[in-house]
Amino acid sequence: MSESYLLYHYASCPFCARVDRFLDQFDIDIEHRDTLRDPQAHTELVAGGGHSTVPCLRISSGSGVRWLYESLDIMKYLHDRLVVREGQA
Ligand SMILES: N[C@@H](CCC(=O)N[C@@H](CS)C(=O)NCC(=O)O)C(=O)O
Repeated sequence: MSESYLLYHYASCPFCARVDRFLDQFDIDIEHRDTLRDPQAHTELVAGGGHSTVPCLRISSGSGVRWLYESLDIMKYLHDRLVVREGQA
């Protein structure tokens, strides 16, 4: 089942920069929402995920929406879904 992603972040966050380096490395294009510049993004994140911490990956699929916090968990998730699986195709 295909998934769509949104990455909640802000520019000065080093953990967000770590995720961005990973995305660049694997040429993965994910729409970003800046929670400092965009108050609506901040509201969405807290309402949906329960915390204001960034980075947070919003994962949307047919079975619903998940909010994944922790930069290392986000990178591992995307690596497993988008790098390993595509390599197996
Ligand atoms: N262990 C977390 C650390 C995340 C973190 O500390 N994020 C900071 C920004 S660098 C943050 O969102 N602080 C504001 C808050 O928690 O509301 C990760 O690796 O993602």
